[in-house]
Amino acid sequence: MHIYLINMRSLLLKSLIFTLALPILIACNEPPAVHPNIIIIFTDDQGYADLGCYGAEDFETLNIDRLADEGMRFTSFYVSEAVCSASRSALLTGCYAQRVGIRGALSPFAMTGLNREEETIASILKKQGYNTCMVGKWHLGNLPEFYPTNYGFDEYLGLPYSNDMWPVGYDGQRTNEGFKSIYPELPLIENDSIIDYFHTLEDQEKITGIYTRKAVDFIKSNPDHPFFLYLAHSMVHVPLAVDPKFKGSSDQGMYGDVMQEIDWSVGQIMETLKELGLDENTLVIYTSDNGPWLNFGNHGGSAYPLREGKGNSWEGGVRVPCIMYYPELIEAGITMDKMASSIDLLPTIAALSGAPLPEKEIDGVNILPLFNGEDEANPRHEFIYYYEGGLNAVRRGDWKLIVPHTFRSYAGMKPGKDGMPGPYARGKAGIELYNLRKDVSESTDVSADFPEKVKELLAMADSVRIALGDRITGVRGNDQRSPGRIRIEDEVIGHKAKGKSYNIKYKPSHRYPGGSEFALTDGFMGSLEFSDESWLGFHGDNLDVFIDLGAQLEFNRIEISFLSNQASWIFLPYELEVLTGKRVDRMNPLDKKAFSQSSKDLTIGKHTYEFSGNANARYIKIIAYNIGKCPDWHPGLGEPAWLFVDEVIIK
Ligand SMILES: [Ca+2]
Ligand SMILES: [Ca+2]
Repeated sequence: MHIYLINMRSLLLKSLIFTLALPILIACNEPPAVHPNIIIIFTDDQGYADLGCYGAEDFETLNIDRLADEGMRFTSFYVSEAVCSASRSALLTGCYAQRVGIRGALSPFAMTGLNREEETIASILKKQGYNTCMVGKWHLGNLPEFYPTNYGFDEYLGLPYSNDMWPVGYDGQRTNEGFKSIYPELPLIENDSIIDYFHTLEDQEKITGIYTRKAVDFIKSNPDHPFFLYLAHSMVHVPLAVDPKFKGSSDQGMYGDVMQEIDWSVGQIMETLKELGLDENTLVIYTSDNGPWLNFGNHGGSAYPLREGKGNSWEGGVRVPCIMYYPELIEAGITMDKMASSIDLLPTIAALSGAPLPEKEIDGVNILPLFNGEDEANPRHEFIYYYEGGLNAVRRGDWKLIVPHTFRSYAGMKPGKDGMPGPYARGKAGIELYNLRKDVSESTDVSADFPEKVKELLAMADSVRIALGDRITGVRGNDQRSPGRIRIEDEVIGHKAKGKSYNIKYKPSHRYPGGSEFALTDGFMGSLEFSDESWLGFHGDNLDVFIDLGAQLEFNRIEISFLSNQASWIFLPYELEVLTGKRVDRMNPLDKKAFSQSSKDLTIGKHTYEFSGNANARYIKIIAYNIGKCPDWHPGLGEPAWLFVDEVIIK
């Protein structure tokens, strides 16, 4: 009887897929809801080669390898960007991170998060009646307003961000100096409350166990109700920590031991599903958020045979291991070399569960046709590679075109060891073309041999920039959406410089150019969040601006605001000068002010310089002097300091 039921369900699912492959049919027919359980297991910084079934040799991942034997192993599966927060935003929303405005790895001081107006896999499944739970590393906003329970998750247990964002050095000792010293204690959050802290590496040894117990309990509490479990392991992100049971269990050392504990965790989950008879009707997806952090040497993984790793757009950064197990639809033991991405999970899961797609545009495609191995099926034949707002490459079919950019590289550098990092190199890429089918390691640039292909893909890159923007070439995208912010910019009503043009001597950084062509006088003020588009960020340079009011005007007030956020290396200027004039060549000093911010002050604040007094001028020149380099006490000692400025207000 049991077998008969399963077969009926399989038939139903297979006909559902057939229907979905024909969009005309689904336009008028709601797909039947079959409500399989969904589990996504997402590891951190695990490389392409770091599973037995992807070639790992010095440690064993027998449970995960079994998932691959009984399911589908993807060899061309991409995350959106090779860094934590961006990758996670993409997985959950079905969008390139660039579209939803999440960049890099949010700091514990970030005042942004995933926009709460974005739909997630959890929120669409919630509407289908699923029970939903997230366990593990979130990293899409550390303020309570951005906790997972605001995005469709009924329950949450985990860390708000990376396990290295804590006041403990790479040597495992608590530290009062350097970059780590400014981090707060690492909190464990349950639903909306902090319930504990991880103070030491010994504390972190419990992480994988805590996550696994919660995951198993959640599954057990839903024996006959459809559920979605998103288990985002904190491991194998440094600092590595492993339960004493697994210490020394692998030949590789610490990294292998941690992978074997994660493998144990997968085994626990699969065992629980089997005990409850849920293993047939559950889609289990195992993948990683980005490639390996290679400068950590034996504490980082391997992306072999791919080029580079975490933090850039070479294949080793964004191509990750991925296994999908779903006996009802996926035939056992298939190796899938067609392209797919973490952004495809949302539409695929939506199709499986009968959930409507988000109203906002998404980038993912439904990959169900790959599940039953249709030869013709190729739902994703293009992929776009962004990193921190810059377009780095595009792929169509087997061809990947790199566009000019600089990148964090590991090539030729001696990696660190036993938890200590080695240095990075800085790589520089031009226009380069690779055939990934013939050259998966991106070793031979063939752009000179295929000029037509280069031309075609350059045109693709241009249209991508128009839609999603590009910090490198300074293109603003038409279809980008904003991250969630605690406060949006204020509009400044009726000031006399509003809309007026100006010249700036030193350009702001391409990373923080301001929200419009004349951001300093556009009438909007930056909030406390530096990634607000309003702010102009100067990296080591002064603000030196010359404003033309268009006509000689009387005014009695000048204001200009600066951001202070030392944890993000943003300092007040040390001095400010104002000059005014009726003619360009006759500028007279009006005011001068020294700021004092030499000491450590981690409060995030907006400081407004104000001049009061009668003046009559057409031209105003303001110079705000950047402190230049981060001060002695600061972790960025010797590196350029940031100066963030917005809105010159004249009244
Ligand atoms: Ca990561
Ligand atoms: Ca402004």
